[in-house]
Amino acid sequence: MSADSYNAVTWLLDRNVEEGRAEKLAFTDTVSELTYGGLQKQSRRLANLLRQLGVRREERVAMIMLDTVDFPVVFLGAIRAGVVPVPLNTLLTSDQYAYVLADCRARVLFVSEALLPVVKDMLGRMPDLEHVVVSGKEAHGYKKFSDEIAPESEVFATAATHPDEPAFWLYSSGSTGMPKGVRHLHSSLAATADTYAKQVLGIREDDVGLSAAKLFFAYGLGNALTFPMSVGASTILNSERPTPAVMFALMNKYHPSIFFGVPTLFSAMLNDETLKHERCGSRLRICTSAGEALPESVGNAWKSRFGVDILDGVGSTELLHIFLSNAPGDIKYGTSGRPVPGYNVRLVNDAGAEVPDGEVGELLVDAPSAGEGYWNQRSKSRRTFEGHWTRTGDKYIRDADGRYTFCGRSDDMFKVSGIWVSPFEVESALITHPAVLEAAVVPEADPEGLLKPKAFVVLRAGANTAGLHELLKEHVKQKIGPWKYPRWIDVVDSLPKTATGKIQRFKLREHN
Ligand code: 3SK
Repeated sequence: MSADSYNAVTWLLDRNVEEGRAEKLAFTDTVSELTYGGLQKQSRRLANLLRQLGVRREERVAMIMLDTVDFPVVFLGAIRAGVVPVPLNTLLTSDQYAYVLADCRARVLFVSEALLPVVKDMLGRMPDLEHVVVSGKEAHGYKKFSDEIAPESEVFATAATHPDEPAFWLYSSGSTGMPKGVRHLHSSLAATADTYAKQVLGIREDDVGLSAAKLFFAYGLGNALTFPMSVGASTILNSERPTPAVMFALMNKYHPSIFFGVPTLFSAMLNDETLKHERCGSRLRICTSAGEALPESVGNAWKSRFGVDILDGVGSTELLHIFLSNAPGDIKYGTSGRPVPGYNVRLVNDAGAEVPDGEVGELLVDAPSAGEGYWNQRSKSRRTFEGHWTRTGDKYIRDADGRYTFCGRSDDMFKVSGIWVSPFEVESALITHPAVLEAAVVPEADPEGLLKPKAFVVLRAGANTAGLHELLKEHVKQKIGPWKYPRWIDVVDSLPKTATGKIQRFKLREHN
């Protein structure tokens, strides 16, 4: 490699082997285990496999993969080869996958066997897709991951990439609901580990991590891959849905020292009557929360039941991980804390001027881990990535102590269980139902203070209203994904609109 080249895998993985951690456990998914040495070999085999399949540097490979030990093999193996892995949300619909696979022009798709039924029908329609590799027991007529990788060589000359070269993409949801590919650089993984993971979390080699957020999310990728690997720690991967019962079972089996959660899950773990005597293993020293603001009541209840703090923070797919966070010994529940060392933030008004303490402004972040833009979306890229500063679209207020409190979104997007929901997308799904003429969707807090979609619908004349609420919820789940359905539906005569016909969602929010 030349002096100015830098491949993230050399730092993240090979360094662990060079420093004597070849035999140390890197990942377990409860079925299989991978040491750092084993992962190095498997990632080299994967890099050779991609070469043998004809994939060249800078081309993309898509991943629709559950959190098993095969995920880091594909992700790191591709990066080693200078190929760009694109991990995708495992909860998308067939049409959404078709859109994203076409958008990123993936040459190869790595897919978990359990997710094959969702994608199988559209695979033949993807013009750039040449190979499908299935991770699991059966390949169903496609290439089988374990058979493909086994004969490949364990020797591979890691691609001499540049620190500013795209290493991987992550898709972020947009205000029209269409996801945008954020290009992340080789240098960005270390940038998140050296800041948040080391200086806020104080991550150590003897840590064992468990993340509720999956590896395809920026939050999960940092929690369960970048951060532990940056210090040679170990990670428990969970391929199942992160229910309270699953999480408690994993905690009591593997005794993680760090648990990376999200507010809805913390709340569910606290409130499940059948699990009220559960503990969190014997080693837990810290928890983190992100995705949406952690209600103060949940932070306090968790601390009093388990004796461990939750560090609430906020990050974004565009900035790769958390840039505002509470820190050990400096926690104020109900706030997102202070800027992470290495990140600068500003709050600005609509004219771009900085606002004083106590006034709401949009949060802009100067981040060492910012993506370099959205793929094929120049005007959206220019609006979000403004030189050193990245616009988050989040409204915040700073108090006199320098702590930041979330006040809402600049646009109408909001998060449900940490995943962006576009009101537009939910409305579009609702109006495809024959009973619905018009729809508007706004966030509404549930009894725990966590946001969920609420819909206002205008019905078509003569619409059959028998069982309609449940039918509409099911309809939305089927169309756009299980977490986006409206939890409450109000039938109204008309929707508030501007003179030009735009729905005034803020009026519906005020109305709530
Ligand atoms: O949603 C968040 O707060 C977040 C945190 C870390 C990384 C990515 C995201 C979206």
